[in-house]
Amino acid sequence: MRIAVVAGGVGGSKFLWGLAQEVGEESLSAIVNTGDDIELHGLAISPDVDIVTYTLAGLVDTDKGWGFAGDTFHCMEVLAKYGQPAWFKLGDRDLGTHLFRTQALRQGRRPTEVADAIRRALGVRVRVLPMTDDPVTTHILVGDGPIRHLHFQEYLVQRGAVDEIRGIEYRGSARAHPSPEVLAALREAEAIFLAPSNPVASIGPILAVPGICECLRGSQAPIVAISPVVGGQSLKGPTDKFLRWAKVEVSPMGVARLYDSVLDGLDGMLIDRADAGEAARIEELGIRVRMEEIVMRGPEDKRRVARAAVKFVEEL
Ligand code: FO1
Repeated sequence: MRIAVVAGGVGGSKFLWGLAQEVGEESLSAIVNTGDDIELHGLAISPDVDIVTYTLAGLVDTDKGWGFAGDTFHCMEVLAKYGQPAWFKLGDRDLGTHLFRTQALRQGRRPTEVADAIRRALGVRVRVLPMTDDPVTTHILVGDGPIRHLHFQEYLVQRGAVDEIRGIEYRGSARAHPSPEVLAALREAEAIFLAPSNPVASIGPILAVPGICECLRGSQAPIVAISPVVGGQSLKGPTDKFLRWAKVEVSPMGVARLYDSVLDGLDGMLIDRADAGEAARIEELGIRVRMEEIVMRGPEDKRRVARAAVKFVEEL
């Protein structure tokens, strides 16, 4: 079965890793958020694409969820001595990826081609596809008086997601196009998963690229979301804050309703057993529900969630 997964960084990569173990890498395409991309020190950094690639390659730092395991940060120490911003920690090995990407982009290669070269070089057989080759950047609007526009990484990493969210912009998305590879992956897919990533900050920018939502709406393949919320709490990071800003209930029901309205119908939702009380309400929307323990800590958890998702979609 050909599977396309719409994914952000850490949550998406864990689910993808589990899927890769369960169904094999060759049948998988990951359509990955690039709204978090940032240029720092003159380098093009694509955090979610790298997180997904390093995770599938078995090279990620599993404690942090990003960067290479065992990386060092000597280069950052030197940059900090020169008074350069050092809040976004680029490991010495990770810098190799950013140097390569930056050079390849300058030579005129598309982000999709560069991501493909990186994943192949690291031995990954899942097709890792940036959501678009066009520049799209997520900005978070904050401030009590005058509104300030923060790059997503400034909001999340530099300021620790402490600011109240006043607005979100997916800058550039209106002019962006999905790459031919993304459209092909969606059209060929026999099942489509929305990974347990932040629906507003990670999945939102992907769905905001004109053409992607339309492709999902027109797809014959079942679309199943894995809840990024368990027991009223986000699985990772400030997802709850983003949902509250979007006036979405912080629950599987809230996320199901959001995807159902954006996609004009969601076929299934995999939720945690802790949220069993919500199943009936979600099914009333015409969305089938499957329950499993969906918190992914170790490798066995990731495989269990992936196994449940595949079995679920096969039965739809
Ligand atoms: N997250 C942090 O919390 N602190 C960092 O210094 C940091 C650096 C970093 C470098 C490369 C990379 O690929 C990811 C990195 N991340 C860091 C993760 C990233 O900010 C976010 O988790 C994702 O963009 C959200 O999916």
